[in-house]
Amino acid sequence: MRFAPFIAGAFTAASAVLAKTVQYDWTLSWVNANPDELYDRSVVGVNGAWPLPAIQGKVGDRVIVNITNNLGQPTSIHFHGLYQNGTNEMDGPVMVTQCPVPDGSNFIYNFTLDQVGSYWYHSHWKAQYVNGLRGPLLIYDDDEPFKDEYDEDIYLTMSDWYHDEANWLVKNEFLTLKNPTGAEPIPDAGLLNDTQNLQWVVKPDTTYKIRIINIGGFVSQYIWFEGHDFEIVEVDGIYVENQKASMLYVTVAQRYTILLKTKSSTSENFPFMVSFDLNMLDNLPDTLNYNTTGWITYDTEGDFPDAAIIDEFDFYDDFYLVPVDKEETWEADTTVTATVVMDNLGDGANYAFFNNITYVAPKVPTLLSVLSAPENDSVNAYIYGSNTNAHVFEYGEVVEIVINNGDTGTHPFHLHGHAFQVIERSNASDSDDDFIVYDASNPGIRNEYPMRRDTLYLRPNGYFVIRFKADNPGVWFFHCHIEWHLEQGLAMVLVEAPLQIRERITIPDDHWEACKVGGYSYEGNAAANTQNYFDLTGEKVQPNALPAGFTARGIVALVFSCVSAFLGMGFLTWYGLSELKTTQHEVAQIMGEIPLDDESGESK
Ligand SMILES: *[C@@H]1O[C@H](CO)[C@@H](O)[C@H](O)[C@H]1NC(C)=O
Ligand SMILES: *[C@@H]1O[C@H](CO)[C@@H](O)[C@H](O)[C@H]1NC(C)=O
Ligand SMILES: *[C@@H]1O[C@H](CO)[C@@H](O)[C@H](O)[C@H]1NC(C)=O
Ligand SMILES: *[C@@H]1O[C@H](CO)[C@@H](O)[C@H](O)[C@H]1NC(C)=O
Ligand SMILES: *[C@@H]1O[C@H](CO)[C@@H](O)[C@H](O)[C@H]1NC(C)=O
Ligand SMILES: *[C@@H]1O[C@H](CO)[C@@H](O)[C@H](O)[C@H]1NC(C)=O
Ligand SMILES: *[C@@H]1O[C@H](CO)[C@@H](O)[C@H](O)[C@H]1NC(C)=O
Ligand SMILES: *[C@@H]1O[C@H](CO)[C@@H](O)[C@H](O)[C@H]1NC(C)=O
Ligand SMILES: [Cu+2]
Repeated sequence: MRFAPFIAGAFTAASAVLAKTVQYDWTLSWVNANPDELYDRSVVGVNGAWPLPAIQGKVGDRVIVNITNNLGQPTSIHFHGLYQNGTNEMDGPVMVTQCPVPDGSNFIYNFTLDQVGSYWYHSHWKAQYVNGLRGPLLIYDDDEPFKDEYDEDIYLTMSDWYHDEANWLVKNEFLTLKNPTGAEPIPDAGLLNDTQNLQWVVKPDTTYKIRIINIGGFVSQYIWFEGHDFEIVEVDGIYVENQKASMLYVTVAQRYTILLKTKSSTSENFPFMVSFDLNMLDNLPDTLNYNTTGWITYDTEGDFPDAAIIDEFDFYDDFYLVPVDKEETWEADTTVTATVVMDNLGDGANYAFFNNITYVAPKVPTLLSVLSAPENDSVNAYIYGSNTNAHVFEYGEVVEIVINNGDTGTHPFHLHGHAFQVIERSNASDSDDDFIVYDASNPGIRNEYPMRRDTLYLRPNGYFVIRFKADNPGVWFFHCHIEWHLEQGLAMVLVEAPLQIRERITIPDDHWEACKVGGYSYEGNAAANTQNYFDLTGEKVQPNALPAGFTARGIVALVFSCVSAFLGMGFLTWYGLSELKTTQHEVAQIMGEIPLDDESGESK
């Protein structure tokens, strides 16, 4: 029990006394569902049912999630927003803190709820959660500052929804030579509480605490309630000073808890709306209903009016929220700066990069490399691979992360293991060639008591600056929460306090077993080399760069012009058959057949 004081430190005396264990025994298997009433599809069910149950407990409770994987493919579960302080091995991301849970296996997640507020859980194996393996995780706190201000505590999930299986989409439609621009799959619908036309039956003159959770895989959504303003009281598990608002912009993975008071007397029902951020979609099919309506239902026999059309999305900017604890800005001890880039590699597919590196999972889960390495090697980022964007931090230092967006997209970034202070976030820049880069010597707008959260969007061609204190030893993933962008490699691995990880973290037998059964290495560096941790021979790396002379714009222009002007459908089919197997050599051959006019790659 050498780490007992570490765990005990996270409890208050009172909650430790009352703490109980809540156990969920979950068999995961495919079931049918048709939540948008448009298409019946296979989704990941729990104990034969979907939508999935909420994980719920009080501060201090222990949670056991005992899964049996009957999916016919690997899985894993991440408990989004939980710091997993002392239980890094329970965090869930595959090849970061664990091996995938093999088909047919049992696997136990076992951790305590040492935080307050609203969270969620989701698969962290490939794009699996987009197939429905996601749900709310709610923590109840007797001491919440706004305890006396509401009568009912409910949640409301929102999400985008796809008809096709997510990993099929990645392989066949998204991360392929056929899609050189990296256009993300367009969702088929939006859901509220995993359904459509949701009737939220309310009592008059009652204040509801609503935990709003975006459990989607891609698109941010605006949400507003006609005829009802509300107050924001919590974001991503951080209590904030009550803030009036009439509309929110919620990216995937973010949570907002609001207090909404119903009217004293009315028989009218009021629409509440979620609407996709259309700027994130590369095209807008006629078939897509990007607005989803529910109703604040005072009278179930009454009318359910259509939502009014609004001209402007005037939402509250979360940057200005003030945490109730008014924590001062931490001074940074070390800074990591990365630029987001989307670009093509030699296989023709479009990847996402921090600087020039697209994350490629190592052969050994990084946490297991930390534990197996000689102590002195474990503090060296080199051993965690040349393609993982690995950074090592010392216990207790304040880490600043600066992300500059060299891309025209909005990216909701999530840090595991922490809520971070939001020091700065720039506006968007309209111009791709003139993006706004952070300049430490010329600070932008800052707040005295910076807002904290675990998922923050980065505006198109803008930047943000965040800070966290490295007081939670563990290997923590930092990545874009758009599942498609994570599959494109928009991730880095933060190895926080490796020496303390080695003292505090032990890996349970079933976690080792998952590696063995699945045939994964569980010791060694990123290349699974156990002899010399500085020998990365055989590690997994990104595809080669495009052949010399071929710019990314070139391949884009070429593929489009070839397909449309030169070779038509036959060529498209050829691409379809050869995708993912196409080597750099073959790409060069394709390119070689069609001469280029100039650097921009416009063909004659
Ligand atoms: C983790 O726990 C330690 C010891 O109780 C505490 O000092 C630290 O602040 C915690 N970190 C986080 C991120 O909760
Ligand atoms: C986990 O679930 C399996 C299958 O239901 C069961 O056999 C096992 O005893 C459970 N483990 C625990 C610790 O409850
Ligand atoms: C969960 O972890 C606690 C603390 O390490 C341990 O005592 C308990 O046996 C574990 N429970 C299961 C089901 O693994
Ligand atoms: C969403 O679903 C949950 C679980 O069924 C329910 O408790 C909650 O009231 C629903 N929220 C709304 C706004 O209808
Ligand atoms: C969706 O809602 C927005 C905001 O009210 C509106 O501008 C847009 O026209 C709506 N679209 C459709 C197809 O109803
Ligand atoms: C990325 O850039 C660095 C520094 O210029 C270089 O050393 C490294 O080889 C590059 N990596 C790749 C994969 O291009
Ligand atoms: C590890 O590093 C420390 C400090 O640099 C050094 O004193 C020690 O000899 C090293 N241990 C090994 C096994 O190399
Ligand atoms: C963004 O632009 C608006 C409108 O010009 C301005 O009011 C706001 O202060 C800017 N925000 C930042 C962070 O620069
Ligand atoms: Cu992204």
